[in-house]
Amino acid sequence: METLYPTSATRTLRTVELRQSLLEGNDRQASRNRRLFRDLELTALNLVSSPGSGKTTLLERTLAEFGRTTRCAAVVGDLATDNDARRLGRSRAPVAQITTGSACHLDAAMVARALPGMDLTGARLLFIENVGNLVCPASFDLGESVRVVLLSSPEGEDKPLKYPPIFKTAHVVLITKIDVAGVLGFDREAAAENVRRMAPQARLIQLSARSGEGMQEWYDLLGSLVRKE
Ligand SMILES: Nc1nc2c(ncn2[C@@H]2O[C@H](COP(=O)(O)OP(=O)(O)OP(=O)(O)O)[C@@H](O)[C@H]2O)c(=O)[nH]1
Ligand SMILES: [Mg+2]
Repeated sequence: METLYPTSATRTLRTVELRQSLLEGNDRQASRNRRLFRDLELTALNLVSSPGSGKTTLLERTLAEFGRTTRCAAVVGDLATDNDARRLGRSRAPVAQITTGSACHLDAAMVARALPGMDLTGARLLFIENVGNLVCPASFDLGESVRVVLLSSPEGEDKPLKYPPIFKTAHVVLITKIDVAGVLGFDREAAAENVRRMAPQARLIQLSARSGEGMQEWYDLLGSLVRKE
C-alpha cells in the first residue's frame, strides 16, 4: 500500500539535497568574501577548535603584541554572549561579534554581514574566531585564505585522529597551552605525530599564549601572511 508519509529513503535524499544546496550557497558567498578580502589586501584567518582551547586568549595576546605594528581586525562567533568581542575590544583593533543563536559554526554570509560595521582601513589581517566546535566548521568555507586549527593540551593527543576533516583542511595547526602539558601528562611529541599523520600539509606550531613560548614563531608566520602592496 502506498504511504502518504515520506519514507526514510526519500527523507534522506531530501536531507542530502538540502545540505548540498546549503553548502553550494555558502561556497558562492565564500568566493565573494575572498574577492573582497583580496581587494582590501586583507589576509583572513579562520580559527577553529573545540570550545575553550584558547582562541580568544591567543588573539588577545596577538592583537596586543603583533597588532602594535600591523593593523589587525577580528570577527568572533559564539552561540550567545559578546564576551569574546569585549575581551578583544580592549585592543585598538576593530572587532565584531556574531551571535549565531543555535548554529554550531559561522558561515560565509554571517561574516559578510559583520564586515560593513567594521572600520577595516589599513587592516592587513582579519582573524575570524569560529564557534568552538571541531566538527561543523570543517564544511563551511568563510572565504579565508588560512585555516588555523587549535588543539590544546587538556584535550588529549588523540583529537586529530578522532576529528580528521577539520585537521585535513588545516593550513596551520597550533598545539596550545603547552605551559600545562607537563602537569597534565600531555605527550607533545605524540600529539605532534598525530597532527603530522592527519594534517601533513599543515604548518605546526606549539605555543602558549600564557607563558609566551612559541609566540614569536606564530608572529613570524603572521608576518609572512601579510599581503605585500
Ligand atoms: N594554561 C593556559 N591556559 C590558557 C591558555 N590559553 C587560554 N587558556 C585558558 O583557557 C580557558 C579558555 O580560553 P579561551 O581563550 O576563552 O578559549 P576559546 O577557545 O576562545 O573558548 P571559546 O570561545 O569558548 O570556544 C581560559 O580559562 C584561559 O585562561 C594557555 O596558553 N595556557
Ligand atoms: Mg573564544
